[in-house]
Amino acid sequence: MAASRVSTPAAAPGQFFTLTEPLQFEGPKFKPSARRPLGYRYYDADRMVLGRRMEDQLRFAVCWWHSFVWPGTDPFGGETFNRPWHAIGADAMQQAHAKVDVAFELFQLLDVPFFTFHDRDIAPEGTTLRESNANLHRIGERLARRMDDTGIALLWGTANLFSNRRYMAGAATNPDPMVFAYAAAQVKTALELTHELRGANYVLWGGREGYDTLLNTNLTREWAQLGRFLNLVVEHKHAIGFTGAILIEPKPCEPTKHQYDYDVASVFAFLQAHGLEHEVQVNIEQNHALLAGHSFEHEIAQAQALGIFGSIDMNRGDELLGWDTDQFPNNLPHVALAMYQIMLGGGFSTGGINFDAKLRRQSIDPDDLVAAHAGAIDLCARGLLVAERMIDDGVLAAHVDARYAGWDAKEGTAILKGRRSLASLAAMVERKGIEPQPVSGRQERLENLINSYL
Ligand code: XUL
Ligand code: CO
Repeated sequence: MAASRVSTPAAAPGQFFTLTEPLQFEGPKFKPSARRPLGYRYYDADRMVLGRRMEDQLRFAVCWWHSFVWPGTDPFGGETFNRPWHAIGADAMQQAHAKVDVAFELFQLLDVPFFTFHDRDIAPEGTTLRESNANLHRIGERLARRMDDTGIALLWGTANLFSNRRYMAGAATNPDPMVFAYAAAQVKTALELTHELRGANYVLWGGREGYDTLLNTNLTREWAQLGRFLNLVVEHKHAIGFTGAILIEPKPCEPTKHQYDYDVASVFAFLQAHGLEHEVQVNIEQNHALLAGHSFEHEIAQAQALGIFGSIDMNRGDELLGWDTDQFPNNLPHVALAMYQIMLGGGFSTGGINFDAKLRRQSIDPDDLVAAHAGAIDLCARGLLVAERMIDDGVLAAHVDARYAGWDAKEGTAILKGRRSLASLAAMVERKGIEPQPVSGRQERLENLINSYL
């Protein structure tokens, strides 16, 4: 399949997209024209929303892997995108350099402040680790120059510990400690590069840290190995003085049948068991939440409640497909509820909104990349404005507070402070002849209220 592929001729930098002017805020009435085919209706970087500039509230990032690396393959079909830097037989380092230029062209067209990468997205793997590291450093230097020129920053870096066949049985959770050692070497380099590029966070997604069958797996050992690995990462973070957050990205399955970082609650239990609950936070992905049987806002609220909310990977799944489709978000109510939850918790600190989203494989025009991100950026901005209305109005929060008011009164406080026992509560109920009166949860009225903000 690949051999018959015809590649688009290499474009000079600045010519990959037909759009040349950065997208601007045009206002909600914006009508696309031939001269200005794309613009933001809601994303107005300098507009103050809930006490911060919109750009600083949303902290958008474009990811390297889906936008510049993935060639449009699926399990049944080959490459569809045929980008110039995907040309077969070309020098892999030259392609990596070309990708940097196109990537920064996209970041500038979109006017996003951040990007994210895996080590193997930005530079090709060599025949030895030494060669891979040298490749990474050369591209790292080019990234640093482009970052300095443009002011575009790194939201997070990460290491790809799942594509190479050495990792087929896991990285840290591999039955072979030498695979653990190799993964440690790879993370050391990726973390150090993230630090050099002043990344705001470092992410670990345990792509193959799980298992396909218990018949060949020692779950107890694998859990302990993963705990040790994460402790080594945290120790190294402190050793090199990296001040960004270390984030774990939960996902219940895919590629393995059962992954150890299943969801936010499982990650928290894992962190506590290994003494890391104050060191590590989570990067929550919308599509992963759905795969775990949760809503996105549930996972955000759960992380906030446990004090480990860090960042989000914004995308969407498909209600009819049970896998990680990584589509660009386009559902306002869903995004607005997620933004409400994030803003209710005080917003992002080191985290942000990374579009871990990819085009559908028929969307082969370069400008589709711009349009997909632009739509997603505008949707999140609009979701943020809905969240602002919900918070300013305060009706929802007041309703929730009123429901729990008893817990702030005398008896509720006494129970929570440990001043009551089962016996004393039983005696009180009997003595006072208490029979609690159920009150309406008013779900439909609240749902109608949400629609009034959209
Ligand atoms: C995979 C996924 C990854 C992580 C980074 O489902 O979400 O791209 O975000 O490794
Ligand atoms: Co992700």
